[in-house]
Amino acid sequence: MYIGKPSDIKPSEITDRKVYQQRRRFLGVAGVSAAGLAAAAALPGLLSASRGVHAQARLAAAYQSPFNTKEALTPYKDVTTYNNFYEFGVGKSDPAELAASLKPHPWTVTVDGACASPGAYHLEDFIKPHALGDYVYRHRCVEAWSMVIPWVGFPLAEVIKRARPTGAAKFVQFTTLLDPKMFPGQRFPVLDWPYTEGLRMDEALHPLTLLAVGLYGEVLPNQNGAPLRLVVPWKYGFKSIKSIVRISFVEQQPITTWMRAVPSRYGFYSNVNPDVDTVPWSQRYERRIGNLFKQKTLMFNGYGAQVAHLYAGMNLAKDY
Ligand SMILES: Nc1nc2c(c(=O)[nH]1)N[C@H]1C(S)=C(S)[C@@H](COP(=O)(O)O)O[C@H]1N2
Ligand SMILES: [Mo]
Repeated sequence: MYIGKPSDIKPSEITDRKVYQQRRRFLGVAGVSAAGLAAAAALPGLLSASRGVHAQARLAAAYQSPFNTKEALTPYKDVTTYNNFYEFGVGKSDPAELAASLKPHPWTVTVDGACASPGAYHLEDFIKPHALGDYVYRHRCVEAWSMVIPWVGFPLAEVIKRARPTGAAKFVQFTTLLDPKMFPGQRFPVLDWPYTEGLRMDEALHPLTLLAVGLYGEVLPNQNGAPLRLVVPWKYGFKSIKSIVRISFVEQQPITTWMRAVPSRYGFYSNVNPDVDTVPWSQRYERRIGNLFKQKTLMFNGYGAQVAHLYAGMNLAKDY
């Protein structure tokens, strides 16, 4: 991994895959101190990011995920200005406009619950920079739009193995920071704050499941969940919880924020499933941001070959 100055790439060259790949080649694979990540996160650039211009510190990865899709990337501008992050409001442009109040450094992540090695880590100590990779994943929101996003991150499984969960650990629960000063939306009872999510242990250990610290080869902009967010590409986007401060091993299936808010619509699993509508949305088709025509939604968001076995014998209309 390499961290340099904030990018000087011009807006005119920002989005296209060729430029991105050229830049990746230019950066190459190099080492960096772990502290660099936190230092980089503290650099300015949010204002530019809110305008859809590359401006975060560079964050190059050491390897490519074998699961990467070759589909066209969603432009950086859309990835960073069309967001769901209710801590900043319910509008799609609210996060990019308001997320400067989030201070992703310093940041502490607590790992606790049913595990032999719990701990509270400074972000710099939590992330092993040499273990960062590029993960180009489809991202499917329950609101029937989708994107293709090049994340920089590492498998959640690495954190789980380090924590040495006990036999009682059947699920992993994730919690977003609770801080109404940084998250103005938390002053309003829109959701039951802090936002929480959960995965079954085998889902959490799956190699597709990611902790992301960057996108497009740069540190995560605040509106995308800086400094650390989950990415679970075969599930609806809301499972991919942002700005995580706590990862807990638990015995019982956790009640997540969205299950509590609208239980009839949001289940624990929330696997992308074109056959099960999520009223008011049919899930059969999706609009890929930037495309004119809708496209068919694929079971498990197209990751069935990798994850279908996790749900063998389950009725996914009942366990939605
Ligand atoms: N803490 C938190 N995490 C969250 C959300 C949120 O409102 N708060 N929104 C979710 C939803 S609905 C989606 S689609 C994705 C959006 O991620 P993106 O803005 O990086 O595309 O974040 C998810 N994670
Ligand atoms: Mo979403």
